[in-house]
Amino acid sequence: MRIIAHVDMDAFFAAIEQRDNPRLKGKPVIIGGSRHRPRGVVSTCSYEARKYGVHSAMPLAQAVRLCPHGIFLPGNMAKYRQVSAELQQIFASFTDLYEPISIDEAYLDLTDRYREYSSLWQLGLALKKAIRDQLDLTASVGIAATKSAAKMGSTLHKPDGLTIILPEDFDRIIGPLPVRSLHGVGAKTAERLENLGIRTVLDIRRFGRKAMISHFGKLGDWIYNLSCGIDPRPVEPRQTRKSVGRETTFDSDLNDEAEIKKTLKELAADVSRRLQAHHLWGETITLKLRDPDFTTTTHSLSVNYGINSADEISQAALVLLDRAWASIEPNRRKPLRLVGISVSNLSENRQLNLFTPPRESKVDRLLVDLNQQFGKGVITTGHLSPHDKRS
Ligand code: TTP
Ligand code: MG
Repeated sequence: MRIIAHVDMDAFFAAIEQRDNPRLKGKPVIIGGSRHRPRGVVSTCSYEARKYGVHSAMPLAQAVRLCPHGIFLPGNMAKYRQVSAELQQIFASFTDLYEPISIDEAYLDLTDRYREYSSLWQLGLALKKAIRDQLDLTASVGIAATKSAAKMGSTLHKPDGLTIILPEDFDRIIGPLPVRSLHGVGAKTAERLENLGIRTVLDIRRFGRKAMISHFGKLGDWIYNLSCGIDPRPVEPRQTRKSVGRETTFDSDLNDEAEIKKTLKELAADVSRRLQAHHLWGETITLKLRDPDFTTTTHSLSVNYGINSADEISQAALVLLDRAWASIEPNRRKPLRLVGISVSNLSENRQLNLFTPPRESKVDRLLVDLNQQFGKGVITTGHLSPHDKRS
């Protein structure tokens, strides 16, 4: 059996502000902007503010109405990143096998460590104590045999919680939870499940694997497994993920420009999905091309902010393709045996709405950047053809 801990800091940005300014302790602290110019959304808030119904992603103006005496602060991203780095040092002191999944969350595989403690409870307490002693902050910890159960555990007794879920306790603790708490069940799937009369994790089990697959396909199988406590995902230390990429070898060498571009768009969508699944953003996009004679070339470009949407990645890949082909007459181009896209220079910071979002969309911002790097007019926005829309 594996022993996996999920650690999630409590009210992270707000707790750091309260730590650093004792006058804020015990007060409703709301991070995300100013009371006087309540534009944008709440980044997070202290548990004192949550009592008034304030929460992350709520419009600031609404937070001001709900909690007029709240203390509104703009936030200090550089400081939060620094604390996050210190937190990772603490994880590293427990195990090399830790996987940060956001600025304040990580999985730790403690399978090789837990025997040094008299119980899993003691192990959890040691983890929390290290964080409290070294950072003066509280964390909530879930310990279980899978990532999924550990993560559900860490949310159960927030703030400052510790929840141990042994396989034999899974049904009792996780069974009654709403389906929404399972990894991969979003609002839409939850609604569809609800329409089938399925509300809790145990309801999914009762519904059965076959029925789940017939209604939800592969996702149904995945959710059913989670409802039984089956989740084989390993804890993947960050070092293993220097880049996220996908490539494909064509059935036969390909010369058709439209077909090549269509493939690149599909690869970009796939890379984007994987980046988003791991909460990763990248700053460098690389296009890989291989000729029939196995000559491989790579072409890269970098932007100075993280991107992870399919649109952004495919725009960048298409620019790189044009660049690779720029000096070759179309009729002299060699066919391609393989194309690939990878995104590197990764970071896992959320796209914080803390700072005023740019007026233009991120795709527009990318276009401005690309035009600056490769000359004006190198790429412009276009419209999808009816065919593209269908696909
Ligand atoms: P969370 O762990 O989701 O929230 P939290 O740590 O503030 O509170 P909790 O006790 O419920 O875990 O996110 C970590 C930090 O990421 C949070 O402190 C601020 C930031 N964040 C945003 O800026 N916007 C968001 O919408 C969310 C959810 C988080
Ligand atoms: Mg948190």
